[in-house]
Amino acid sequence: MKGLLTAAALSLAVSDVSAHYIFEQLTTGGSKHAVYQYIRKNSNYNSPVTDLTSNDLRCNVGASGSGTDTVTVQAGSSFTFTSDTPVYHQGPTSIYLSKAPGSASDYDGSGGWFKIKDWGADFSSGQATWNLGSDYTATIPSCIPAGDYLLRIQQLGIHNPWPAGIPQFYVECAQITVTGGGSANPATVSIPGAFKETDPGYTVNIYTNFHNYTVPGPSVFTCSGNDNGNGGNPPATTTSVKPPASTSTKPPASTSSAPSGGNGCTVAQWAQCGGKDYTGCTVCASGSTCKVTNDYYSQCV
Ligand SMILES: *[C@@H]1O[C@H](CO)[C@@H](O)[C@H](O)[C@H]1NC(C)=O
Ligand SMILES: [Cu+2]
Repeated sequence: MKGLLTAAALSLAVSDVSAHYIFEQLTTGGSKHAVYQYIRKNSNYNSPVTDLTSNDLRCNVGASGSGTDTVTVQAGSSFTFTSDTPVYHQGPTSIYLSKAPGSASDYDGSGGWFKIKDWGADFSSGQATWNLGSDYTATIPSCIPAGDYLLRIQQLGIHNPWPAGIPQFYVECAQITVTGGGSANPATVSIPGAFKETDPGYTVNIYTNFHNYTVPGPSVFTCSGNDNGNGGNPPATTTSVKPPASTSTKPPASTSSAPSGGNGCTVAQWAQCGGKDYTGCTVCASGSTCKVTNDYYSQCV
């Protein structure tokens, strides 16, 4: 079974390797720094990490501190991670921090991590949309202690639903020295360890009855978080479709978001268009064609 999954994952990785994305650039203090200047360079080109037990989940494969500079960042200031190619696999993006016991460049990420930002699914249109792009901007919490940290971005591609497919972690770490700050003590988790095969945000099939989503990992730490027994962290980032406004006499007009198996609907590129038990739309948007990945999953490519 393990071997089967690995083989499936491999064929997925190979089939669309050309246009994956790497978060290779950091902007701080209004300056966009050189590629890999402050971001640890990985050795696996643009491939994702898929092993939930691997230390590569921290900062990606082959990404060590040697040859990477550390940038000074004011607590409370914003920063941006920029990818070489716009993110296109559907799924959430999160930002984590881990305090280094010494210098960031010497730190392997084996200590505690806390999450400072989630971009989950937005259901406000009645259909899930994700924040997919090249730039992900967030703020260093103003209350965390000064010192060296690893600043980690994680985009989780959940476009090949578990268990036929395997979610993909696109991760990179920047090395930062936080100045200013305060004395907050955020609750932390370990990586690997923070993500499990049982997380609903990991196992969910985004193509079938997808109406709510919880981003994997711990809840987001904020300086203003009330203490709810969660180390000052608010609840996990969960979004869902708003219940329909109570209404009217007329049944809703059928919309393009309803699966309708081929009456005029189209499937966006990279989305599912077929597979065992799949009942949705099978017509790919123009410019893409439906390609079989395995018995359970075909994708518009
Ligand atoms: C959606 O909500 C249900 C009910 O709370 C929950 O069991 C499920 O895990 C959620 N799904 C996701 C993908 O977060
Ligand atoms: Cu891919």
